Amino acid sequence: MDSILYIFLPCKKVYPIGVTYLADFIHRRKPDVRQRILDLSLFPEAQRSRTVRDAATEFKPDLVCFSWRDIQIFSPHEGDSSLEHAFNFYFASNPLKRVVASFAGLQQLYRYYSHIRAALSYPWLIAKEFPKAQIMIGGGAFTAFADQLIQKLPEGTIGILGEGEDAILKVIEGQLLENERYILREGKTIRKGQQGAPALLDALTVDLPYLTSIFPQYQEYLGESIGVQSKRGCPYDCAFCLYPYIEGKRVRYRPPSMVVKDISQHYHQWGARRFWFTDAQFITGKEAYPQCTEILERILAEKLEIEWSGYIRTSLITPELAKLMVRSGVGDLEVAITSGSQVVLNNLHMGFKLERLYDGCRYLAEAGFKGKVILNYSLNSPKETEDSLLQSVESYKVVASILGEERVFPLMFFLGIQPNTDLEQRLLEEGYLSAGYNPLMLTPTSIRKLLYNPAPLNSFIAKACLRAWERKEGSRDPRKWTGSLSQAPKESGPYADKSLIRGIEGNSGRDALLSLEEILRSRRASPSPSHRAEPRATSAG
Ligand code: B12
Ligand code: SF4
Repeated sequence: MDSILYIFLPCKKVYPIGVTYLADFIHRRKPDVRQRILDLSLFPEAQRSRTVRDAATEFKPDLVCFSWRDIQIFSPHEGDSSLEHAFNFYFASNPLKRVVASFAGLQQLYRYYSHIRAALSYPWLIAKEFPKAQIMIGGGAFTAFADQLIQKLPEGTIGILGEGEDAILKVIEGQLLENERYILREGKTIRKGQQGAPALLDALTVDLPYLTSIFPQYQEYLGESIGVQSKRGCPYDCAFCLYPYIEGKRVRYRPPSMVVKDISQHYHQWGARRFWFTDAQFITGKEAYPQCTEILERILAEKLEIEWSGYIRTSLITPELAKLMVRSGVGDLEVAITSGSQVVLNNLHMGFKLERLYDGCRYLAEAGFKGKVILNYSLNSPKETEDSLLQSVESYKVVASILGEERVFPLMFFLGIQPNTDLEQRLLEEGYLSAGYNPLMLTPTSIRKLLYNPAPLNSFIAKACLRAWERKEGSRDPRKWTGSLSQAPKESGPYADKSLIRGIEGNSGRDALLSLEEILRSRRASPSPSHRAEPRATSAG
């Protein structure tokens, strides 16, 4: 095989880092292989099939690699209006609101199914009109839902879970996919492979001039946040998290010089100023300190005036790292505190102590951190009680007192149940989920289950959220105004920007927490036995 067309399936615009790494890897090993990257998100929906057809006709690929990043539509966080509609539908006391929400919900369900149907139609188009081309598919969404999606894809499609570099190389070399995490459907039979030793990342850097030549749409990302991966794998066990399943638990590091070379090339050649470390976790543990430190020191030494962000375990931030982070341009951060109760955190196997998280925030404040912090709360996690909910409200106040209230934005991020996680396993064992359920099949009942917010605490958590969102004219995604995410500069930047000001005014997560506190305290003032929630197992009402 000597030509590969990568097709990034449509999703909300985000730099398609995965396919850029794949193309770069293949180019280094097989410079004669012709490659092209096509990002379908950048085309209006009506033009996408034609674009795929035209690209395949013109490029004549031997191998078409589809990359499927996102599927999720009913996201479990308040930045997404679907959560608000779902809460109104299930919990609003005003029947009119329920009716309005049910229509909005139906529209969203329609969009959800159309999105999946459309994404599946492109591999089918290639299979029908270009039958000689081999089809492969991978990416985060594919990995998450591989068992369901492979049934819907053309027979013979090679699905890859997790990283794809070695697998693609083997396919173009005509080697067997032994020791790769593949999934393949032959009639009704599904074949799967297991990854042997995961690839080391010691030689991974991006050749930007080459990438520019095979990805003419790169210009659409000038001024956007560019993804950079500094390591793969996460050793933690957080019960709801899919990342270790996707990337593996063993942490593999890229040499800091290569990570910073990536940043520096994008900085100088594309003028990129905002970067996102796409690692499942940037500070994976104490063992990661030398790599993280060297990356930040090199950013400073090379005088790269950037703003960066990523998923960071605040509990692992030391005073030295905090200083380096601030000096090297750390921007807004999203901190998954999850709960203010150590019992709830321990039950989810989060592997950090709240006190250490507060310490990390303190070190950031002392180092002069001026960014914003989105504090993600997964209220009503297993083992939640009224007391633990109040502890979550307290934890917000602690973080706000350390970093300043004007910098801390709590966000309600309910646990979303994902396949192949410990949480899913527990809930199957408890009978909350039924064996063989289809995580892609959304119905009013399944959405209610998958946005994890079970009885008895569910109704007043929902009430607090709805009360807050109503006051703020609906929930909105505070990410819109963060500097480090994938938004054009006009939407980020300093406070002069209108959407930024609206975002700050719409600090509805704070209101939701404070409303919750009010509701809980007033219930305590007039206790009634039927109202008191005891510590409980996770079965839903
Ligand atoms: C970093 C990240 C983000 C950052 C992105 C920042 C940026 N500027 O890039 C932020 C915080 C913005 C983000 C947002 C969201 N994300 Co996100 N994100 C991730 C994360 C942690 C890493 C993705 C990444 O870039 N990895 C690094 C690159 C190199 O890897 P990659 O793209 O996956 O590609 C590799 C493999 O997938 C594979 N591969 C990819 N394509 C192909 C194709 C073929 C043929 C083959 C063989 C292999 C292959 O090989 C590549 C190289 O090894 C993943 C979880 C994870 N650990 O993977 C979730 C993940 C991709 N995100 C997810 C989601 C849902 C979202 C959101 C939609 C959440 C929401 N509701 O708001 C948003 C919106 C994203 C958007 N389109 O704008 C889901 C997708 C699964 C799903 N349920 O659909 C994931 C898997 C997390 C999860 N829930 O489990 N995200
Ligand atoms: S939540 Fe973060 S730390 Fe926990 S397993 Fe997932 S990536 Fe790792």
